[in-house]
Amino acid sequence: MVRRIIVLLGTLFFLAGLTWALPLHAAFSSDDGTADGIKLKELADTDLGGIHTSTIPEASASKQNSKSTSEMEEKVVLHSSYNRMLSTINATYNNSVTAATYDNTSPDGAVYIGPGTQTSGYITTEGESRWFLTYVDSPLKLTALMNPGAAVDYDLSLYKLDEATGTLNRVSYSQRGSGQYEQLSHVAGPGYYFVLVQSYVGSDTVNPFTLYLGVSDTYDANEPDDNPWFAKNQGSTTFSSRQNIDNFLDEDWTKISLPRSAPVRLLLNNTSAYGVYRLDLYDGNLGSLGYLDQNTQGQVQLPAGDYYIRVWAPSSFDLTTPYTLSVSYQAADVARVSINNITTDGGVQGFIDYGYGDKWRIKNNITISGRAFDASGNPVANAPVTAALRVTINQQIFQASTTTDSLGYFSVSLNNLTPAAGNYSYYNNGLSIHYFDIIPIVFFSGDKQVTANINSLYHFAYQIRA
Ligand SMILES: [Ca+2]
Ligand SMILES: [Ca+2]
Ligand SMILES: [Ca+2]
Repeated sequence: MVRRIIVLLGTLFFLAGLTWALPLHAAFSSDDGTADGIKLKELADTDLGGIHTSTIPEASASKQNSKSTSEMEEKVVLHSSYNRMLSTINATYNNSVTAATYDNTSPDGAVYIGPGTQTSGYITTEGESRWFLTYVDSPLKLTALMNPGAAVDYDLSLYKLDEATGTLNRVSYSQRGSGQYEQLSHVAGPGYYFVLVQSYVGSDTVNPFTLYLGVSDTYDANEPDDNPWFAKNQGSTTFSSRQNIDNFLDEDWTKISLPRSAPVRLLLNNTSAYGVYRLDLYDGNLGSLGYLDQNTQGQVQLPAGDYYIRVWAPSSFDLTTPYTLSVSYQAADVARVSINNITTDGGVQGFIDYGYGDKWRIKNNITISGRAFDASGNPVANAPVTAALRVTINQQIFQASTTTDSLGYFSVSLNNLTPAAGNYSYYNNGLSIHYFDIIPIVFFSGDKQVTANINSLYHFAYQIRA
């Protein structure tokens, strides 16, 4: 009978192991994505799936390598006339009429775009480039956002001009899949910067792409980290990172690597009264795994591999108040739990023998305390522990989960248990007869059952005078 429960529970926990154990939304909420009159990431809510609604196509992750070694060179040598081009930096380029008149398909013809402004343009044939430039006169952070006009795949790159050689050196890029926005940031020293919008797949002479360029003079130490290609790599160690959202577009990406399947705990702490932030989790192919609201702790069981975390501000940000992103891992699998106490209501608490061996006696509301150990006998911190028991009446299963503390200790409560049937009885020194059930209890860590020093309980029903 116990085996049947274990099989059933095993199935339940297998499913549970693939989903968030604590509040975490599996789907993205809608968002109009507007701020300061600039419509940003405007394809996000379309069927193409931008940041709010679904995944970044896998193709975008693998695309990076193929492209950076072929058509998107990291260095571009300007035509010898580039000095002439630099005199055109005051040109404006704000509507489709002027867009058609500019030939900015090479760096020579780059069109000036001022910080804090948005422009637009067209790609007329697949593979075509459109160049823009800006000038930075003091160190700051540059942010560029490009939205393609339709279901085309345009990519975005940023180059810095080496004025001594006339060479453009690529300093950042963003290469998502079809229909998706591209965003990059760069901590920029003074100089000329060139922005390249290039078609990877498709072209569109009806719907323009938009390009926004912003600057921030205050930013956190992890910048630039506005997309997965420039994510801060935190490896596989527990960390806590204090950062800020420095502009309404700022996205802070972090990469983590799990050498083994492990429960991962995530916390995005934000004390700001103004900024409202969110944590998004992606797999190594940039497929969405869900999101976590600020000031909510989430725990998820993840297979070995690389993952990306994005922190951003869907609606409002607060430059002056940093947030803290904390990620911790369970060091080893739990192999065994040792239960040292079970408290209960009903005045029946105790570790007693009703003639079937020593067991904890319980009634309706109980708290189980214990400690979790790995196969070598070391306590396991940050580990999920689930206790599950089955009462006799209706074979109802009760379960609850918790997480071990830094020393491996845990405490978990099961409440409102169905009363016992009283199928067993015990003559208490001729004074009374106690009726009770013997019920199974099992423990899991994640989706795996672990051994325990107890496997059944006395579920007290009632007593009568002998
Ligand atoms: Ca793209
Ligand atoms: Ca930031
Ligand atoms: Ca950032």
